[in-house]
Amino acid sequence: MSRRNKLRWAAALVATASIGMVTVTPTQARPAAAPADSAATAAVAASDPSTYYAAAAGKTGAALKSSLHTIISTQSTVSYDQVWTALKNTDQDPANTANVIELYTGKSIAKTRNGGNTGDWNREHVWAKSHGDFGTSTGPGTDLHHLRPEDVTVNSIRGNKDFDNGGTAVSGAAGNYTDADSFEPRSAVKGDVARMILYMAVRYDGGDGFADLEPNDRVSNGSLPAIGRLSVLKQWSLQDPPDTFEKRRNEIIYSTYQRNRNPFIDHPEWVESIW
Ligand SMILES: [Ca+2]
Ligand SMILES: [Ca+2]
Repeated sequence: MSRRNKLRWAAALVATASIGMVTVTPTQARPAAAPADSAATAAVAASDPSTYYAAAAGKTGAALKSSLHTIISTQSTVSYDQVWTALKNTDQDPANTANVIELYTGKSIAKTRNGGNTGDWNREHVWAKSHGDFGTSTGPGTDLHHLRPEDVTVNSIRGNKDFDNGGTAVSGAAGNYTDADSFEPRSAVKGDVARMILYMAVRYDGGDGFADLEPNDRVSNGSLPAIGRLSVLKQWSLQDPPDTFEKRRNEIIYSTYQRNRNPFIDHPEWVESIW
């Protein structure tokens, strides 16, 4: 990226932050983020989760959920177009900086293969955007914490299905299963999926002009602002704790793009406390 484009990128990010859903106070504002291509290779800034979550200290259950909602709702936002660039950074293949890792297939694919054709990768909304009908305007539809690169065809197979165990094997995506009303991701990302869904439930509580997103224990939620099944997601979170890849992307979203964190990656035990 040229210096001119870097400056444009930084200016765009600042402009986006200023029109974000939540006003970022001066003490929380930081210098404009580094552009994605250099941030991807730079050391990730160390975070301080204990300070970040100070207001939630000692809380449990509904009080913890409410406190976390307040904490993570102070954020910057990115546009849907900027999501492409961000995902090339957050989901970069640790073994090949020219590639990203697709969520469900687990395959490494060239960053430049983003698009809408068969064999390309596109932007998977893990909290399906029809569940609450938030679309791709700036807000839940562009929230990087639940957006992942995915093969166009497999993304289409997942569609807007709820999550549950069972079904038949998904073609081209080893370890994933689906039936008429649900999708089961491969084991290595089961916890990631659970923590993304639960982040969305805490972050979106009916403010900002968007629906109150909540998990439930059903499938076939359709366009309701709900995703199931909660009991299965809780199991998946325990089965597949946060790994280096998941922690790195949480860190990059915090330091470079949104200034907010997924509490369940930092504190997986909070899943049980709240649900
Ligand atoms: Ca995982
Ligand atoms: Ca909610």
